[in-house]
Amino acid sequence: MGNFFTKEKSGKDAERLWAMCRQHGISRRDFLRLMAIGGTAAVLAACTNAENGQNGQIPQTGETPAAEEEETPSGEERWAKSSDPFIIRGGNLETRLENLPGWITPGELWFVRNNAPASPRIEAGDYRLRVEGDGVSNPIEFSIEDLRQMPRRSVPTVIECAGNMRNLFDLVMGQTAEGGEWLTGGVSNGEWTGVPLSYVLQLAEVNGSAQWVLPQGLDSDAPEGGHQKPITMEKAMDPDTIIALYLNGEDIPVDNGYPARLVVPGWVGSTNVKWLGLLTVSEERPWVRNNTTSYVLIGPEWPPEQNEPADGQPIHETVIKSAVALPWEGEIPGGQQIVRGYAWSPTAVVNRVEFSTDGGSSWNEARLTSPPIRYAWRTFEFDWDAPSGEQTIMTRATDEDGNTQPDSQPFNEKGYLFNMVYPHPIRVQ
Ligand SMILES: Nc1nc2c(c(=O)[nH]1)N[C@H]1C(S)=C(S)[C@@H](COP(=O)(O)O)O[C@H]1N2
Ligand SMILES: [Mo]
Repeated sequence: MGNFFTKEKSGKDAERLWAMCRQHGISRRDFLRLMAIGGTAAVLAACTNAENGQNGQIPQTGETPAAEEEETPSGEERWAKSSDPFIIRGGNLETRLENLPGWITPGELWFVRNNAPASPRIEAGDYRLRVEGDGVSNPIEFSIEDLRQMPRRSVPTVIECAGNMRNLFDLVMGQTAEGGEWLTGGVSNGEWTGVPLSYVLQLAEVNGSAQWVLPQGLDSDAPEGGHQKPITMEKAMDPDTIIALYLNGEDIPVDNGYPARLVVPGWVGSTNVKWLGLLTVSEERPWVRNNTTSYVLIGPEWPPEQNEPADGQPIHETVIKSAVALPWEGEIPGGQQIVRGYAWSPTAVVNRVEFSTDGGSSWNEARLTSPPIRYAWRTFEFDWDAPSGEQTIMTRATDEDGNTQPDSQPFNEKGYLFNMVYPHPIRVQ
């Protein structure tokens, strides 16, 4: 039996293997998939076959022969025991908040949510962004070099999937929602840098009656030939809405939209179109999959507007939330310790986080441990003398506008925007 994933070695060896794959142009996501499906052997095979590999050179991966890895049971289980930062959810990767280094989520730990089976690999040299539609008088196309020459702005922001925490509708409310599974890690926070969308729209001579911008991705295997979700002209012209070229000062990772993605701070993840290839500017509101059947709140509270083809109310903004940086139903040692977490709001900075370790009977203030920055999340911590047994931790964030997490919320069929106060279960030794 191979010892690739024994405790002392796993992190380092997996890291080395990943470094090798990266050199061979294999994405983090493909790497994780291969590990899950076929283990080290599959990863090595893929690297050797990679067309753009460098001299086919395989760095040392430790003394474990690749063939032995086939005996190891499921990949999922191996990753759970390893230091891997993600929970693999089909094609999506959920960030384990407890593994993040702090306020900034590094690119390689950023969550991944794709609507196509795989991330497209776009060569920067082939990249083009077109701007067209009846809302512009000068349809225009840009290369990546064009975009890189334009004025830049940096926006530290959370990007969160609208369905993040979807599983909690079931776990907390007992009502199962349709859609991909997420606990609390369908969210990340980093500094995105790029060209204000308004700058590019002005070059295309956007006219006064234009009302909507429909961005589309180059992931042609996604529904509608490329993921798309409309944004209002008002949000498009907001200086913080950018065509991002960099994440945390580096190239955007392939899985997160290299070489350019839209970043729409405060709006649900799906609006932040990756591998951005087309902006269609229009006077009429576009109706597409992602504002009619997906990304709409469906339930008695959200009747569709008359004369609109949506199944319910299309969603734009995210909602205020918080989460502790602990594995769901994880196990921790008892006694005095510091519990850390994250709190975020789309509209104003979070200026208060409370916590309860007795099921909501008593609440105390957590310490905020990062600066107040609009759109970014805020880290917090508190001391806990954890008694052994099955415990829960509840947290409640409030922002400067007075928005706060509700004690309850109505269910919606597709499980979007979960943000009520919830108990995070934890086993204390
Ligand atoms: N082109 C494209 N953009 C996309 C998607 C996609 O599938 N294709 N997924 C969207 C969804 S649903 C989310 S939550 C975010 C996730 O961004 P991330 O993968 O960088 O975390 O990207 C959005 N942008
Ligand atoms: Mo999403």
